[in-house]
Amino acid sequence: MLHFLGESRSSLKSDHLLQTPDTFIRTPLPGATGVEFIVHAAPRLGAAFCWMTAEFKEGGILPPALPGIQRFVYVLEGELALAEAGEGQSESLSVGRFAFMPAGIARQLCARTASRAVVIEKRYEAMSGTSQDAAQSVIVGDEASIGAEPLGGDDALRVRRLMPDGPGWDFAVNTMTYDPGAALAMVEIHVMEHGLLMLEGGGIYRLGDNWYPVTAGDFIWMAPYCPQWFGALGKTPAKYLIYKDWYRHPLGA
Ligand code: UGY
Ligand code: MN
Repeated sequence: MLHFLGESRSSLKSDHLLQTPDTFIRTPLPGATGVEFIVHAAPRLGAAFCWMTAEFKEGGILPPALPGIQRFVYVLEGELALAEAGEGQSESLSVGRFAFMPAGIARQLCARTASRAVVIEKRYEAMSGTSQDAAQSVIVGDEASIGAEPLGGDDALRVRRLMPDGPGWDFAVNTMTYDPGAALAMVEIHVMEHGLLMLEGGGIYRLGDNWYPVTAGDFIWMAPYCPQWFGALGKTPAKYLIYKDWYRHPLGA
C-alpha cells in the first residue's frame, strides 16, 4: 500500500490544508471523558476558529466550551444528549441534527451510544459601537428539515443554512449539495476563511493553484483569500458541511 511509502492525498500549503483520514491523529482534551478529538483546524494552523471531530465512547462527556467561546455541533454518527450539567432534561441529537450554544452557556454533551460529531468553536466577536449584539439563543435543528436554496439560481447546487443570519451572529455553517456534474459557477476569492468536511460523494477541489480529488471523510481548511472552486464527480451527489466567519468588519472592533 502506497500509504506505507509515505504517500497521502493530504497536503498542507500556506493558504490551505487538505487532510485525509489516513493522516488523522487522535488526542484527548482537558475536561472531556471518554472522548477523543481530531483537531483539524486551530489557531496553530492559522485559523481563527477551531474545527474538531469528537469521537465519543458510549457515556463519553464533552463539558461546556471555554469562557467566551461559542460552539456548534453536527452529529455524524450515533446519538448525543445535550443537557445542562447536572440536569435531568436533555435534547437528543441524532445523525444530521445540530446544535449551537452561545458563549457562556453551560450545556454539555453526553453520548447515548458511541458517536462521532463535528465540533466547531469560535470566540464570539461582538459588534462594536452598536446595540445590535442581540442575545443569541441555543439552537437545535435537523439539517434534513431545512429548506434548500439553489446557489445563484442553479437547482443542481443547493445550500442549506443551519445558522441564523443577522448582526448577533458572527459565523455561518451551511451544507452544500451538488448533483453529479454540478460545480461552483466561479473561482471564489474572499476575505472569509472556511472549514469544510466532505459528507457524501466527491469531486475535484481547486485550492490555490492545486486541483485535488476529494471524497467523503476529507477535511479542508481554506485561509482568507484562498482561491477555491469545486466540481462534483461520480454518479451520486456530493455534499459538504462548510463554516465561514461572517458579518464582521475586516478591521475588527
Ligand atoms: O459560502 C461560500 O463561500 C462557498 N460558496 N464556498 C465554497 O463552497 N468553497
Ligand atoms: Mn467560499
